[in-house]
Amino acid sequence: MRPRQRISDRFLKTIAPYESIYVAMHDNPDPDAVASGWAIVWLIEQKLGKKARLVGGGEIVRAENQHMVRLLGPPIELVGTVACAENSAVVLIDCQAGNQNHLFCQGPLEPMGVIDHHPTRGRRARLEFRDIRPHMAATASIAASYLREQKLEPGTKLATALLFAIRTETRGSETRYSRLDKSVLLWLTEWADPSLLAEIESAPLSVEYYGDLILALQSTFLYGDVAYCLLPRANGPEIVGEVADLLIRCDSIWRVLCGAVFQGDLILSVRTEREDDDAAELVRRTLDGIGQGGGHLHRAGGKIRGVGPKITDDLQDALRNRWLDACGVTNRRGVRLVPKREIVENL
Ligand SMILES: [Mn+2]
Repeated sequence: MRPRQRISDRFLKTIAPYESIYVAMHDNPDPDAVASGWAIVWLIEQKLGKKARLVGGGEIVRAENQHMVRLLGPPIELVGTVACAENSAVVLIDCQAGNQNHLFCQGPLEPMGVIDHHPTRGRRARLEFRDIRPHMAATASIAASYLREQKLEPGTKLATALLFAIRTETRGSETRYSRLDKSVLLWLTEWADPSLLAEIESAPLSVEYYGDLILALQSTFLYGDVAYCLLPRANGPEIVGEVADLLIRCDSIWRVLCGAVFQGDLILSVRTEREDDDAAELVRRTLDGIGQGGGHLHRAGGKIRGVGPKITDDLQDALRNRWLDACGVTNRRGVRLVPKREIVENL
């Protein structure tokens, strides 16, 4: 009997005929996108003897993620656009063809493959290769399982990146690990360097970070167990996720939206701790008709394009009302997370 073809074999077979290969991460790539993409380009190099390019748009701002790039040196290229030759393959990693958050959402090439762990929304794109597993904690687990299937032992840095990626994807309230996530974690531990990992996780923080943090805490309002926080400034797009992760750990907050204007767009992050919730659905209800978003059950994000350098009062009110509506909150009287009296008295 012929052994069943493994998914990594099928992946390699599908992309083998292409002359050049682009592995595309989502914009402002997070550790999961970076590490998974790195594993996939390395797999291609090792097994097909071809050099694939790992590309993405935007930037990396979160201190830990910058430190990860600095210490581990993943072969990422952050670019504005890509000029692709004919007979090129585009494989999306940690995002999907229907999303608007990657370099190839408006051409020049249709992605032919997807490796991801987000649920698919809307129309299912036609793809030559599809490996989408929403029950997995991280795309990095899927990518690492390809390496394991192909009997490739990752180097220390790649293994550390993959491990870090899985850990970041299970931060905040997204804490579910599938069986494959767990077995991959164990396998990676053999190659990864725990001290490098610790170093990444305690990355140095800038003075601006503390400024952002205090402004975030001062801008947080509670409506029962629902929190709303609009940051007056943002040094980068990742701060909204960071603040949302911090706020959701508060024992009296069960749902949080954190937003900020960055380079003219309003970006937002949503977290929920409620078992029966769907954070991606909350984002979509909040942004219905005015923006786009998606994500997971407990963590999600979204964007309203072109709101200007500053958000208007009208949009601010609309956003808060939409969020509270999405959460079914009827009492619109919010209280500050930190009372104003305390802020003023201790200045
Ligand atoms: Mn991911």
